[in-house]
Amino acid sequence: MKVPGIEVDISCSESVIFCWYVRRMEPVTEPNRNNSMAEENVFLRACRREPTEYTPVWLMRQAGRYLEEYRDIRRKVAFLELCKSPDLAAEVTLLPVRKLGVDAAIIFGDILLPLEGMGIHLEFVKGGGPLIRNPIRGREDIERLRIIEPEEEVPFLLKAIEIVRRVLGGSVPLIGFSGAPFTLASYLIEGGHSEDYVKTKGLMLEKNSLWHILMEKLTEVTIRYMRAQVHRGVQALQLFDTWAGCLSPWDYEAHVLPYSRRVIQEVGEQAPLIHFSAGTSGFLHLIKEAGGDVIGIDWRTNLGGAWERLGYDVGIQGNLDPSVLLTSREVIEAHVRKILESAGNRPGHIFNLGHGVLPETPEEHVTFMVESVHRFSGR
Ligand code: 1CP
Repeated sequence: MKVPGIEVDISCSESVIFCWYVRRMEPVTEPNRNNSMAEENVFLRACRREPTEYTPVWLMRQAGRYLEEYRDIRRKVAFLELCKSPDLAAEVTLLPVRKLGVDAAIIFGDILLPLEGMGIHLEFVKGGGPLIRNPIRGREDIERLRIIEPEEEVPFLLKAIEIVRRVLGGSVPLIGFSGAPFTLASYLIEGGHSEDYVKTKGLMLEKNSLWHILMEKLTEVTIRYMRAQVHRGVQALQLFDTWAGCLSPWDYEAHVLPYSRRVIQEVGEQAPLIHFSAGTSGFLHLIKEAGGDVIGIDWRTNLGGAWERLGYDVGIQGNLDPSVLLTSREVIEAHVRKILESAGNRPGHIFNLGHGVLPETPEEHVTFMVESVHRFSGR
């Protein structure tokens, strides 16, 4: 299929998505958004701390339940099935790019997808989060975990990456992602979300050699998984260590940092990497030590102050409180301005939330937030 002015080479099944994509939206018109080379994109330049015409913005969980189209799809298709249908996953990935005008897409999936191939029975319960029916309890469970070949175990996600890249061409870059070994371990051990991580910490602190075997396996899987995504076309990576903030600085340093550092060393050369964690403002220096071109922070700390502590030899991502998007335009605007001011116009700031978009967020508030970031940061 040939579309005038757009250089893509797409197969028949992909053309369905492509037509949908072209029909919904006219070409993006924000300042300098029509670069033909991905390398020139504001988001990728900000990852390298190069000056940009405005601050790029995207949102964690930008393709999710707050979008009407997403809810429509989910009424027909279960979450895991959606993740495993490349055409649909690509469609969902593209929704926020065209609807909201964000500066990057993130491939639709979940941090827990690679765990299935390792031998874990994964379910997503309605209205809630993930549930693992066979959580890890001891040595045998850990030894049984398989190291995955991403091409065999998550081919659907790699295919979705290929489709999205063909549709987007060089206009908007695509971010790939993985959970960090600690955050993945916490789901494997707790069996789902946890308030206190008692079981995870028990294994980590009392069964050191088992913890090491588990973390080694998860490190290897994370490296393979992220490399495979780069190989298929993602232009940046985000490592989610969402629950690292439940740890003390010394436990993070001793039992988590070495594994995250190895992941980042082994994949960070292939694409710019954003290292995100929540609740870690007390040990940001250790997050930096683990690595990343850009450090993603939550809203519990002042972005300017955090950047000063981190040092300006890394970029920073964040950090609007997701709840602010449930308020009014005035409040959103004021918060956006505060964050931009605290970043002080320095190259290397990527605007984002401090955690994922809440499902009850009005979509028009997200669009307004994205516009506000572009408007106030224009230079
Ligand atoms: O439709 C539904 O009911 C499913 C809700 C949902 C969605 C939309 C889940 C279940 N995952 C996702 C998508 C998802 N998850 C993406 C897609 C790309 C995007 O738009 O950002 C990404 C990057 C994730 C990553 C993810 N999953 C993380 C790390 C990011 C974060 O929010 O900290 C974590 C911790 C998960 C686990 C998970 N999967 C789903 C839920 C509701 C959760 C969190 C559960 C918990 O609190 O423990």
